[in-house]
Amino acid sequence: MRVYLDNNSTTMVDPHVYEAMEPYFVQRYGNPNSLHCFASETHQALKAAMQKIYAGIGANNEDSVVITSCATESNNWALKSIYFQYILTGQKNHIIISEVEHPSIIATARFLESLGCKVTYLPVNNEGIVEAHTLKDFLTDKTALVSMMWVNNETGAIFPVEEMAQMCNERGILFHTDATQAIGKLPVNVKETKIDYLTLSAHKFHGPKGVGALYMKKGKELMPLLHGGDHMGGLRSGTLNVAGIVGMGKAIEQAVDALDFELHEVKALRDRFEDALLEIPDTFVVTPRERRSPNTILISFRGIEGESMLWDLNKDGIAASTGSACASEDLESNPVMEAIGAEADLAHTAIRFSLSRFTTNEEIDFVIERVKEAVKRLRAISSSYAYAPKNHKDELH
Ligand code: 7TS
Repeated sequence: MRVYLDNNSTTMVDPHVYEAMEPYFVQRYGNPNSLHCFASETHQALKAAMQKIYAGIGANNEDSVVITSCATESNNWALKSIYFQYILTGQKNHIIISEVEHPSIIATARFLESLGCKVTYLPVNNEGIVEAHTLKDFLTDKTALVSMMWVNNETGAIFPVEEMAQMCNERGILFHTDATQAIGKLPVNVKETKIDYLTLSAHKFHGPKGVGALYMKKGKELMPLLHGGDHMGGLRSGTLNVAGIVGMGKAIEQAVDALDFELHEVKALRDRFEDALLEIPDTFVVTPRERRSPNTILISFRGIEGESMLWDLNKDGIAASTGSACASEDLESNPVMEAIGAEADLAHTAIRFSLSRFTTNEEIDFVIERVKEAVKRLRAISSSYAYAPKNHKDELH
């Protein structure tokens, strides 16, 4: 049996999504910007897909949803454009992010810092959550942008972004959220919020890889980073990835339809899995379930290097993660565990299991047994476990 529990890294393309995309490779391949019948058929498909994407996040027709290649591009775009528009021009000098953002935000912020921008990295509490009141003290008249992820990719922790967006709006500060891990896992409706910019990426909700989007509220359009054509209203040049956009449209429609299933069935399966894992002694989860996305567990098994566990499980065809896949070849501790303040050895023991609506009961039963066996075997040969203090939960908090 092969079991895929790394859905926060990427997801399987839903077969219905694949079916919707298929005609746009060999049969209908016209450039939607051209002026012939090959173009009009792709142009129509594009329009229909865009409507689904707008509907999927509750955007108004006057807002802009601009297609990008991935969440990394959308995140880079939001921060760099704000730098060009407000900081380089001398109007403002400050950006706020959290210390547990995805590297596409953290590394971009560090780059802007090297150009003279002031950056505040907001801390998380001991549950891995940035609390809204923490933000208030750091907002200044010179703050151009606050960028806060909606759901953390490692812990699944949900951040109070709607409340933060409201606080920023009251101070005339722009607000961006990286909603890459929120789409299909929580209700996301920008209409009811003061969110100015929102990042999404199709391959995190059973769409194809290589296509994402950046939502911009009406009147808050960013300057383009890619110049060279009038694609996407001149905001993002480059011939459009029609098949990818059709796929993203279908995928977001399916994800919204499946939201109830995700919030109840996937969550129930995740909770059953987590209960079974927590029966293993010296096992620890940071973020409480009710403050987490329904599919994610970040769990530490004291005395076991995350990588050893990963390799052991991989031998049985089980896919999980120890941190961002971008860094999976490094033997580094989990950055979010470090931010929470976990002792070094515990930060090295974190494993992330992320389920999807395609995960089955049988798969979870198989993984529970395999994890129990792996823990027994790896702890028997672990010198750090032999000498580890007990009750690490108390030490951590
Ligand atoms: N933002 C968040 C919150 C993410 O989780 C990821 C990918 C990205 C941005 C980047 O997405 P992409 O569309 O550019 O690929 N996160 C992970 C992860 O947790 N493990 O591998 C990739």
